[in-house]
Parts: sequence; C-alpha cells; structure tokens
Amino acid sequence: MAIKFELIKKSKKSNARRGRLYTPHGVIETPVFMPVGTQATVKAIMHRDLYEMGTQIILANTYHLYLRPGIDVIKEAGGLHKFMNWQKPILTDSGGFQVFSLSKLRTITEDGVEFRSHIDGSRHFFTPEKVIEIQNILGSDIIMAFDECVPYPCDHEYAKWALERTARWLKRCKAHHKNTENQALFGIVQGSTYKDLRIESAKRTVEEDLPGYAIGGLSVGEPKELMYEMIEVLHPILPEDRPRYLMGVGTPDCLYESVIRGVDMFDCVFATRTARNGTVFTKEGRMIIKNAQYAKDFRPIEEDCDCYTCQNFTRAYLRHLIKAEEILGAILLSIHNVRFLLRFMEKLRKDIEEDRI
Ligand code: PRF
Ligand code: ZN
Repeated sequence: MAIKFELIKKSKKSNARRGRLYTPHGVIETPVFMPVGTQATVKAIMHRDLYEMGTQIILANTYHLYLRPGIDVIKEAGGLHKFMNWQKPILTDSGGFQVFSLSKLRTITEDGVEFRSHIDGSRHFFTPEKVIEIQNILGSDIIMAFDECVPYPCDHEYAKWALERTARWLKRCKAHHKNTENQALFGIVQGSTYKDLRIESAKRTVEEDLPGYAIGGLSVGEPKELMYEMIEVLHPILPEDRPRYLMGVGTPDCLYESVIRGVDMFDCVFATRTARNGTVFTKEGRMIIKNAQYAKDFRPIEEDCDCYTCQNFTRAYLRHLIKAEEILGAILLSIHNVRFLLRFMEKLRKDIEEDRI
C-alpha cells in the first residue's frame, strides 16, 4: 500500500478525527489543508516559502499539466516531483472536474469525455484508463479516480446517471492502476444534493476497498447547509480507517464545519485567488486591503500572525502594492492567506486532540 492512514484520536465532542497519513514523500498530519498548485506551482508562492509555512502536501491538476507542458515533458523530467523539484507529497486531481468546468464543447460517453482545450481549442479524449496512465507518469503520491461532477442544481435522474457512470469508471480506474505500491488511488463519491444518491454512491465507492475516499460534487453553488447534510450522511458509510477528502473546500467556516463532521483533507484555490485580488483572511473575517481605511494603517494584517508578510509589512504598504498592481502584493497576500489556513488547521488539530471541538 502506497499510503497508510493512522487514526490517532476521535473527538469526544463531534465526529472530528485526528490522523496521520504516511506517504512515499513524507508524513501528513490530518486534518490537513492542501494548497493548490494547479500548474505545478502554488500561484505566487515559492517552494521555499511553502516549506517554511508548514505546507504538508500540495495538489496539482492532471488536466492542466497534460495540456501544458504535456506529459512527455514531465515523463522525461522523471515525474512531477522532479520536474518541479517539490520534495513533499503531491495529490493530483484526475481532470474529472476540470474537463467539466474549464474545457469547451465536451461530449460525455460511457467510454470517456471528449473535450477541447481551454488553451488552444485542440481536441482530446480522457478515459478512466488514460487519466490513470497520466497520473502514473506524474508520480503523485495520491491520485484521483475519473469522475463526473454534476453542476448544481441537477435533477435526481441525471445525478443518478452520473454517479452510476462514476462508479463504473472507478472500476476501470482501479483495474488500470498498477503502481499501487507508490501511488494511492482515491475513489470519489458523487450524488449531487440527494441523500439517497450520496448513500448509494458511497456504498459503491467503498466496495472498491481503496486507500482513501473523496467527497466530490459539493461546493458547486449549493447552500452550505445542504453540503453539511451530505457530509453527515456519509459519516457512517465511509470506513473509519481511511482518509476522507472534501474536494474544493477551503474557507475557514467550511473547513471547521467539515472537520467536525469527520473530513480529513481539503484543497481550495480560494485563499490564493482572493489574495491576488487583494482580499485577506483575518480572525475577524475578510479584509479588503484596497479599502481607503488602510491607506495610513501601519499595522500588520494581523498582529499575532507569524507569516513573513505580517512579520515585515504594514497594511498601508500592502494596500499600495495591490493598488499599483505590483507582483509583490500578490506574493505577500498569498503567503498570509495560505499561512492563515495552515495555522487554522494546526489549531483544529490541537482542538481535536484536546476534545475542544
Ligand atoms: N471531482 C473532482 N475534482 C473536484 C471536484 C469533483 O467533484 C470538486 C467539487 N467541489 C472539486 N474538485 N475530480
Ligand atoms: Zn500573516
């Protein structure tokens, strides 16, 4: 087995779990937030800073890396870790979400999805076998099954179709994945916002006996309460001794609400995307650094934040950088936001250990 999950502690107060995930590139303390490095870079943050901030694992995307620079380049480099010189674990998403959200003119058939590149319009075909082969070449520690993520809202009939196809595709992914010693394949639960479908999808996914399970198809525009309900129905079905990964979720409130419902892993572009836009997380909520009120505010974003940005720069200076569209503004705000989420998770882990949540 490529990974081993150790459940260290279950909270006495909630379904929250404190765990440890052993991978070929190191140990991950869970619950964990994974910064997103779609194109083999966490946008605007250097590797050195990611390590220093306490990043445990990053996420990269099969869809993007396959289109550019192309899998032949990464293969010749010796895999994604070597290509980007990242020494810690990597999880790659399968493209099952990106072909639906980014590409143009896609056609879904039982065999797979035909799509046109969002970069140059070129035609491509992804099948479960193909995305496994690509991820085998990438060499990521955790690879994701090829799934169909339906939009919200979605009628029950179509959501059922999609989850059944996802279940059949999972069997094909599993059959095609040979590198199980070095790469853990996670299955993805779908089923839109229907409890019965979520239960059915979870049962069929768990039947494949995989090293980890993801919850897909959420945080796609549905009310938060519905998302939490969907996580709750999965709790008794997903095996306790395997990690649970909620895909594409990563605002502080959703992280907390999902952790207390038993989720162990998260990823989200929100922190880095909003940083580049000039919005930062603080314990009091979001701060829009461009606002006039910060023009002569010579305090750091947060007095008690240990990030490089808060240790060295004022709100006034950061506001100036963002308003002047200087690259350094994007870098410094991204560092703060990622460190904020990593620290937020560190706190949740401690809270679980001490039965506070
Ligand atoms: N499937 C895959 N990747 C994803 C999702 C999904 O459903 C989501 C949904 N929030 C984000 N990323 N493969
Ligand atoms: Zn900070």
